[in-house]
Amino acid sequence: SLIPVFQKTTASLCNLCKRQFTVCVEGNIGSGKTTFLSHFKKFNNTTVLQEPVDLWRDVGGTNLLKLMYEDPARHAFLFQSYVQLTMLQRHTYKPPLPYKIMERSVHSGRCFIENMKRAKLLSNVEIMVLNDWYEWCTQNTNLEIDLIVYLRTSPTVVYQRMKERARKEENSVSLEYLKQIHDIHDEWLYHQTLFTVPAPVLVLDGNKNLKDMIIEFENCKNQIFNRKI
Ligand code: DCP
Repeated sequence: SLIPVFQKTTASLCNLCKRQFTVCVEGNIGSGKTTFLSHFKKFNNTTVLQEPVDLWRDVGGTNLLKLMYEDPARHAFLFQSYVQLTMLQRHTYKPPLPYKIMERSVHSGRCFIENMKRAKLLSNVEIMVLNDWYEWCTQNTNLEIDLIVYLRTSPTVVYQRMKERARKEENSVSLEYLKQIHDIHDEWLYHQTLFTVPAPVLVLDGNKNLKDMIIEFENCKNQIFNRKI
């Protein structure tokens, strides 16, 4: 199945809540989204949906992430189409707990598509097809986002973290590429001049070290759990 077994929980079912309070965590590659999500795994009222990177690495035995970085002009369309599908699966998954926290969203996929458009790695017609799918899905399905947490992090910091993490597929990713992805996220969520922003945005400083980030996460937790749908 395309949908993996999500976080198992022993918490009681939330029969009374009409729907979840949904948070999407956004930010550059290496900005700390996974660390943020890990922090929330310990609360039994929250479903944490990590990004399906492992699915992208093994689509019936094919590593689409690797292909995309090796030859973006040839494979970016295929990769981004699949990212869109796996994100929509996560948006429409309705876990029986009051809070749902997702890594990224179908919306941030557009940042990568925008970058490939600027770099002319996708053709106009490829962009049009991805965009038509996006528009159709956002207009005809209920994606229900209540809050975006933006881990705003400097490109040099994420570059360093990416190098330390050393994900095999990302060894060709340059500081320049991370700057471009940062600028597009900033245009979208910080300056709010690029695409529609689908929910209120909470900006966190993602440059801090782990100990200080935990304090930010705790503040954020209080804000999330005190909000009403
Ligand atoms: N990616 C992409 N296009 C997308 C989504 C992701 O090209 N629409 C790529 C960029 C990365 C990999 O997939 O090489 C995973 O990127 P993320 O930023 O989503 O996840 P990270 O694991 O890097 O996040 P973090 O380090 O913040 O936890």
